[in-house]
Amino acid sequence: MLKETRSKLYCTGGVVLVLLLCVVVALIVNFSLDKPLTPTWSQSSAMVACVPRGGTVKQCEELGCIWRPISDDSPNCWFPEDSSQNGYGYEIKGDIQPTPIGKTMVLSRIPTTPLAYPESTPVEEVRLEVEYHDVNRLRLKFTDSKQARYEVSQHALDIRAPSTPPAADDMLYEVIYITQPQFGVKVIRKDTNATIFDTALPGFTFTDQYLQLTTRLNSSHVYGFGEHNHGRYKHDMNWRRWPIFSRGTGPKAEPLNLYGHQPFYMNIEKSGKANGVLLKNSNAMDIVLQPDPYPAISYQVIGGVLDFYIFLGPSPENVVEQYNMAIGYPVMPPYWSLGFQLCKWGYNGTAHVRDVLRRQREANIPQDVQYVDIDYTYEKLTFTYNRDGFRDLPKLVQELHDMGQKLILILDPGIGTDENVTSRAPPNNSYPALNDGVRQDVFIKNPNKTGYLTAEVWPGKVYFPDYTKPETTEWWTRCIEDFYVNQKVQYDALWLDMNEPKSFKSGSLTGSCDKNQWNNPPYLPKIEDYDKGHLYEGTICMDAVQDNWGQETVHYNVHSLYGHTMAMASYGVLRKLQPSKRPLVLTRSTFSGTGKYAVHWLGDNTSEWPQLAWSIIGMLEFNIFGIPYVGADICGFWGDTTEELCTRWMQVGAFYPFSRNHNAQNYPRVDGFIEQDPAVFGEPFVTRARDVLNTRYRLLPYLYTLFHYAHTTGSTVVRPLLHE
Ligand SMILES: *[C@@H]1O[C@H](CO)[C@@H](O)[C@H](O)[C@H]1NC(C)=O
Ligand SMILES: *[C@@H]1O[C@H](CO)[C@@H](O)[C@H](O)[C@H]1NC(C)=O
Ligand SMILES: *[C@@H]1O[C@H](CO)[C@@H](O)[C@H](O)[C@H]1NC(C)=O
Ligand SMILES: *[C@@H]1O[C@H](CO)[C@@H](O)[C@H](O)[C@H]1NC(C)=O
Ligand SMILES: *[C@@H]1O[C@H](CO)[C@@H](O)[C@H](O)[C@H]1NC(C)=O
Ligand SMILES: *[C@@H]1O[C@H](CO)[C@@H](O)[C@H](O)[C@H]1NC(C)=O
Ligand SMILES: CC(=O)N[C@H]1CO[C@H](CO)[C@@H](O)[C@@H]1O
Repeated sequence: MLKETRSKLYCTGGVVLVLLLCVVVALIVNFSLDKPLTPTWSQSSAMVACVPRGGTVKQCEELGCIWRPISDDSPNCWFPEDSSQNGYGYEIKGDIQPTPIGKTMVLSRIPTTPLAYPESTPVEEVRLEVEYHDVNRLRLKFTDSKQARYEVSQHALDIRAPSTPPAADDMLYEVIYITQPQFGVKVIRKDTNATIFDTALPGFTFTDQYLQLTTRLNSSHVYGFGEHNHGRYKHDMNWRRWPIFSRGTGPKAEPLNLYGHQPFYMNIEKSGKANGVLLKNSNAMDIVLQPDPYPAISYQVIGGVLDFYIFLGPSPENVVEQYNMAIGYPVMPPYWSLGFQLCKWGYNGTAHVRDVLRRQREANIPQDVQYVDIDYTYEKLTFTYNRDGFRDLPKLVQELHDMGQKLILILDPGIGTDENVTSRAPPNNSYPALNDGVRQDVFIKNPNKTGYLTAEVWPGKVYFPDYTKPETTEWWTRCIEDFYVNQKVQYDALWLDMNEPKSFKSGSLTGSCDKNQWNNPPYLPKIEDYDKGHLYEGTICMDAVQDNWGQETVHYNVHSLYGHTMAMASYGVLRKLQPSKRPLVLTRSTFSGTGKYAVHWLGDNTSEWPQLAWSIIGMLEFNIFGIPYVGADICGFWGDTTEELCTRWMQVGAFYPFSRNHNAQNYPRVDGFIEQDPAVFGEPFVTRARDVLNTRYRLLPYLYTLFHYAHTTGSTVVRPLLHE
């Protein structure tokens, strides 16, 4: 029996209102008091790490810094606050020069500044470029003066600078430069005088593999940064540390990096005005949050440049709109994709899928989309389907189409190389995806470039396509076309999985990589499994080589762009294949700007109550990351769900922008987790699920309109009360 005391999570007021209600529930569930952990010496400003994390008293004293442990996650060793004549960091060298759209200046390292990682060579001269992009947007880019460092390619994320700056009087901001005791830059909101971005602190660090910058905030109301499982929407600023680096791992309670790389936050100032800040950077990093009374954010990044884009709103919605305008407005989803969707890993054939479809119809459950997971493949090879249970897959798709329903197909990037399997692949006992790929040289190369890096995913040994290479998109197009046209599997959209990229063997087939600066960088952010001392756990070697659009680089730099570039390529193919239709690409891994090409689900969660609450926070966060089409696997992915949990999850999930019930097979157990499609439970579940889905369907024109606004103005589709 269901507990009747729980209130229905929905009402008839409209999607925004409904979702706000959910948010209120979630925030109450997760309510906790902030008790700032106060440092033990009287400081008058935010603090900056002299050793990024850990360290010893001795090391700290030798550096001339102060040892004050605060919490397990915080740094322990700090730059002294009152720097005498000498500051810690950089100082301006020469004059500030005007440029067509801003200012530029050279900063030189104050030689007495201690360096925690002598093995990471300091950049003696840093260039700061300040660009005024709009009345509400500016860019601060710290780079080395030779401009020879890795940067996120324009091919991956193109944020255009204007050729002329906005009129100075109209600008919402003013930028000032602090020269003593060390260099700092401040961005001030003119109408309130609030300082919203402020680096005038000791400890700005710029070395080949460790960059550190701390910015003071106007308030401790911080939202965003991803992808993580955040137990609350408004950040806990008590020295929490959040690592960012794409990782194929499911949502957990711990502060660990998940699938996507989203270094964007929003801050609500004391006045109630909002600003947002993107760090355009694809390298692994830690974000460290500091509490009141000196709220601040420290970035500890292991590569690239520090390229900040600041958006001044002033409303939270304005911030998101301005951010989306910069990175690209979210895709407009096709109307059918707002319908209810069903998936399970573990359908053993089309007969099983037909059973599931039939029982939803008989139960009058509205269902627009059916998925097939990796079960349909021949021995898990991408671009094949097996001639056992799925031999009539093309016919199943046709039947779905005849009923006005759609089919979405899973597609993994790893291309199987096991000859024993590829030589038997249907229909022609060959595997063109592999053979053409080798011919076109599209795969990620091993570190010495003598061949391709071999990893291991579902098909066993695999090569990973290098989507930063133009030829790869051509090859990918041919593979997708072949499956659609020649093999006649006329799917309606693509679902990209395992694209962090995920490898079951860490590094390569041998389970390891060479010991070097890329695989074992001097500073390792506190990513999942950091205690193993390397960066490649669950993925490929960091010294593998990628094309990076002709600017060849190590995987270390472009790792977090993998899912993003795969989504870009796939979106392009679908546009070409079905020119009269809107492409839908669902991707597990994302980067800043992925929303222009693809949509997202929150990954492989578990059928547990806390996961239901977390999903609401994840959904709100992806709305500020510019991927408003988002939802979690309704009823939970791993584990056996329960009837009550699944009922409540159907009732919340009916208002996810992306409403899909999906569950795992019980790998390696063959009998699988219990089925959890709505019809399988019988009454009273079916009536409850149908009622709430009918409410969703009544609201679809409204939801569709919200997506139109998202697509044309960058606004959110689901938003918390604070946006209103
Ligand atoms: C901001 O500062 C300026 C200069 O100090 C002052 O004239 C102005 O009144 C201040 N504005 C507000 C809103 O405090
Ligand atoms: C934040 O800005 C307000 C002006 O809106 C100012 O009064 C306040 O002192 C600032 N707080 C901090 C911590 O900078
Ligand atoms: C799928 O499972 C059902 C039920 O266990 C079984 O009857 C059927 O033979 C299986 N189909 C295939 C293709 O394995
Ligand atoms: C190759 O495949 C066949 C048929 O599936 C199997 O019997 C054999 O053990 C496989 N050999 C290897 C080396 O995997
Ligand atoms: C398989 O081979 C046949 C005969 O050569 C050919 O007509 C067909 O196009 C091939 N199928 C695919 C999917 O390549
Ligand atoms: C290149 O690297 C591969 C594995 O990464 C190794 O097997 C091979 O021996 C290396 N070749 C040379 C010439 O170093
Ligand atoms: C695959 C995975 O990481 N699943 C996690 C889902 O969340 C639960 C907690 O609710 C974890 O225990 C699982 O490990």
